[in-house]
Amino acid sequence: MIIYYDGKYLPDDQAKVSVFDHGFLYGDGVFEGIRAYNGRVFRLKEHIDRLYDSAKTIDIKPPITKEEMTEVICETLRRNNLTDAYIRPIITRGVGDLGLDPRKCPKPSVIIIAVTWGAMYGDLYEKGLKGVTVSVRRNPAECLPPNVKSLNYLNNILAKIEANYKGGDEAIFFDTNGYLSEGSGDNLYVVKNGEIIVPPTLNNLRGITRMVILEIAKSLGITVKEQNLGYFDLYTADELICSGTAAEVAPITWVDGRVIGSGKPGPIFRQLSAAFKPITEKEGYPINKK
Ligand code: PXG
Repeated sequence: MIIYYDGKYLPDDQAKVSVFDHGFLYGDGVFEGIRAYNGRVFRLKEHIDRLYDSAKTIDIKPPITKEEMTEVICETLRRNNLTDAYIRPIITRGVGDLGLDPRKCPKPSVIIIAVTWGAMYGDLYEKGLKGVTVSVRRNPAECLPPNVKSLNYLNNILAKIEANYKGGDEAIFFDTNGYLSEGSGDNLYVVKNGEIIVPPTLNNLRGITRMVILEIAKSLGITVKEQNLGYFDLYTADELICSGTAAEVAPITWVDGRVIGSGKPGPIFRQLSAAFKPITEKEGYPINKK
């Protein structure tokens, strides 16, 4: 496996991060998760824009331009002979001292990892996932905006730990106001009376898969509303759906012992999922430019 690290393409056993990198010491950095399908990188521009927006919010100045980032992502895929892949670009604060002051870190680092990664949830796309609401709340935007895809995922990991102990496939986060937020690594959709309702994006990551799914919903003539949702809306949904780059589009058919809708993946999920796949196959930034 070949890893891109600050201008070099290194075998994975030589791609080593300094113990003084603040990404390691403090989770001080940002990342993306991107998929390539069929020789094309899906929504690459949107992912790079979000990566740079995350970096800007935490005041990291990426050492390479967006155009250079586009090129090194494609080159990493080419060097690994990958046409279908999960890609993980990372920008860390870089090497500093043991103090947390980022001014001690003169140069951010860029790392790109690309691996083969098939469907994340296996047979659960047909069976439905078990969702578990967790007691840990999503980081409030006034503390650490959930819109920043930072290297500090402890909030999400705490949620995942709780969901694991409670026998769930995915955690369902609320925010500190009691509003529905997102999953530990995916966005959520409530379906009620044929309409899709999604939480506004102040309390969750502005998912790129979510953007695609909502475009699909609109093209199918399904009404989409953005509004705050509570426990009541979750338990009484006709369908619950989650989406993310890793998870793609998946149905949640059980939450905290309540069967959601029919207990089977519902018709809106099936329509969205069926429309999503062909889009991933034909859209995207070509890895090999002609
Ligand atoms: N919310 C959060 C908190 C995420 O981390 C999404 C939503 C979906 O966003 P996109 O843009 O991918 O549609 C994510 C992204 C994992 C894993 O192992 C998941 C993500 C990132 C890294 C790992 O489940 N999800």
